[in-house]
Amino acid sequence: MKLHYRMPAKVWTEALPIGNGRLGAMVFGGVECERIQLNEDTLWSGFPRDWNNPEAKERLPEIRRFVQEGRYVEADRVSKDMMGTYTQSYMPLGDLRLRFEHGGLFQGYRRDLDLEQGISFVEYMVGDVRYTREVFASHPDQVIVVRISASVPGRLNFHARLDSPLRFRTSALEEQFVLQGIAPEQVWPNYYRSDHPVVYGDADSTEAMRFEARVLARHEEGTMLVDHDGIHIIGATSATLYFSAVTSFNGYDKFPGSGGRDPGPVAQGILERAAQGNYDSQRQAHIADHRQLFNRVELSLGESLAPQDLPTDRRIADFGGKDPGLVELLFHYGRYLLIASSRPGTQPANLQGIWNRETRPPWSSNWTLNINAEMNYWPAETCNMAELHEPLLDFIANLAENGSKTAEVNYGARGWTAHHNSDIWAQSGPVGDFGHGDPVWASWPMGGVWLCQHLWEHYSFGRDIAFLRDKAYPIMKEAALFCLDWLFEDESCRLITSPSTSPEHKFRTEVGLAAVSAATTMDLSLIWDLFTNCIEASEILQADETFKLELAAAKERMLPLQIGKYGQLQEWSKDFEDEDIHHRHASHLFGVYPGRQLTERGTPELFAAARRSLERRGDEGTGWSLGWKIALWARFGDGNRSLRLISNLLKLVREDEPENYHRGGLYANLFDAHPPFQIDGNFAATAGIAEMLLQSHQGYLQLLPALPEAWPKGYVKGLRARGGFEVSISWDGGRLLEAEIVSHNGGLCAVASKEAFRVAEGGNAVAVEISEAGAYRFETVQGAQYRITF
Ligand code: FUC
Repeated sequence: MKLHYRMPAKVWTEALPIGNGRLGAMVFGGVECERIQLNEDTLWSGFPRDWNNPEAKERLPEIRRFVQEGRYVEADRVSKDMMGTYTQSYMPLGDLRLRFEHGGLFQGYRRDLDLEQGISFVEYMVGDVRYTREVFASHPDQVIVVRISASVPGRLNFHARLDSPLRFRTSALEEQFVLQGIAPEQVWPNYYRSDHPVVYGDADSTEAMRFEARVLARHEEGTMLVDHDGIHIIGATSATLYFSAVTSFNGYDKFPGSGGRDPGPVAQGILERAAQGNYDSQRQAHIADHRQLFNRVELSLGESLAPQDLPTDRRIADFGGKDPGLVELLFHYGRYLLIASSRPGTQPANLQGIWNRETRPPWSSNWTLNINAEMNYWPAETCNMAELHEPLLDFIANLAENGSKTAEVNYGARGWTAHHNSDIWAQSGPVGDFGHGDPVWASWPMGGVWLCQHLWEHYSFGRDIAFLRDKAYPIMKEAALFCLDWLFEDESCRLITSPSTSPEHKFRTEVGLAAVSAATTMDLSLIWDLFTNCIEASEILQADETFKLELAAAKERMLPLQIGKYGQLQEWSKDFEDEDIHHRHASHLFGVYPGRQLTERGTPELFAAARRSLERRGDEGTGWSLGWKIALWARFGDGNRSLRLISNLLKLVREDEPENYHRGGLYANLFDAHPPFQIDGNFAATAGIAEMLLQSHQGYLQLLPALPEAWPKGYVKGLRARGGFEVSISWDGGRLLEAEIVSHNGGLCAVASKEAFRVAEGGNAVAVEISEAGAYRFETVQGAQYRITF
């Protein structure tokens, strides 16, 4: 449960992340100079603006005609006229810098991150004095707390100050050191060439975000001085620093300048409340709050041969499949990172979670909707963190608001749509600076459709009917309305989409590569998923009968998925040659995972073709691509192959390795490397491992559906399955021993099994019957716990 190292972090990807959902920090653990790099999750550049493009609607008939005539390259060219503005960027807030007066010579150094407590720890000796530091981000107190102690009284001398890569000024306000800053009004993406990439407004009148960060110290023994330079602690034995930060963000549709809230009094109030507390009880409250989420799931995958004291980066470098403990750590790390970056009421985890050091971060550190943002939330339900899903679900509601304008202005359609990228202003239009972008990513109005799957899944796992009725279904229905308008009949009277892209992957034509065609498998699969979920929702809610029938009829008329010349599931409606058969995106396999359209039992030919497609993609890819393939192979029931993908992800990547689209891995701090750092691969790995052990997308539970031979003995506790079940499983010799199922909702529980099993509740046998699908099922009572023995 610990990441640990014997040296301070030299670079950011060796530093250790902490977070409370809103505030994040990267702790370097430096000896003479400590750097704690800081983030606040609402600190973004820009403000709400109009990204919609009425020209899109005018271009639509022309693009559709080009596609129909097979003039794809021309369709690509005209698609550029449909683009709007780029998204804004997630900003770094600053650094808390500590300078210690004991010099830089030390012995006995150790630093770690305790995933179970959510605390980063540093210790070392200077002479006979032992110095220790504990850093955590408290959710109950809404502050970051740094506790520093010396083992010899009076030997703690240091200076603390804040600075920022954004525009700021600092001051001393009584005992608090204050940093006030403004965010840029515009930040151009890192892949956009500009000689004025970061644009500020006037400090007094800017409409961009304002922010305020404050530090305050408490100390035992010695003296303290606070001035314009920072906080000086002299001759103390221990000290506690409290850090709070607040922005003027006041909602996705409000100007954070003129319509923002005043961050100062809020930051001050939080800080003063926290500083009145007692360190030990604050630490306890933090641990209790963290454990309440973290301790829900346990995992044991067997004995590790790696020495216990091997530093984590060495352990990654040495991983040869013989260290199941490292796989456990990776699994838990994904849970830890979601707890630290996504709490009810905060922003959803973005491309870097909440941890960003750059003013022009990779891909704007935004929400990328054609895989990455969704992937971040794949473990939320299965790994028993349903409430951490909420920030994304709230964000979808904002996006649906803005997206209804985009649907109307850009396409003349009902409902709502979102595209490839979004930001804190809930940007819903296609990005690309009105023609600079590439349609291979910009021309993709399916972002909202994919996101709606998360609303449905949240219901499907938790079975909260009120959530489905009041929150999820209305948004899903509007997205389905958009699809009904976006679909149209081709010559053979099949419903298709056009223009249509398979995210980021081009196909070959006689006159070159092209992105835009009609009815990609991804479009059809996403719409199938949304329509299916809306139909089920309407049945559960006993509402919208006519609409339901309309969706069912449209589903029937949609172009069927097809099998191509290599026996593969076709990625496009024509059997084009791939730009790159090893492309990182596996968009056409959405129906296998995270979707549920393609299964061995329901669609055996297409399922086999999908497997062939995944074979062709190979076992390499960016970090997130490897993560996706772990879960895909789990759905194909091939645990050994999933483990191979995990092994491919467990490759040590160094900070200075450049952007790479073919070879991902992990940094020294276990952060997923695209490269560069992108957090989605961490979350996908966690979700993928869970998917190897438990699946429930076919209407019944599958226990150990993809257990690799390398994990013959183990257990998992506290995973969740659709239907409101909490599931624990133990196995030995590669065979199921026992499962425990807590029914949070009552109702039938179906479990697939090759052989009959016994079920008991409180020592009493429970009757089991065989379902149509060949699964065994039994009736459950809400709140009761069932023991299955094999
Ligand atoms: C998509 C991916 C890239 C990267 C970016 C943030 O565009 O194709 O690999 O993850 O998102």
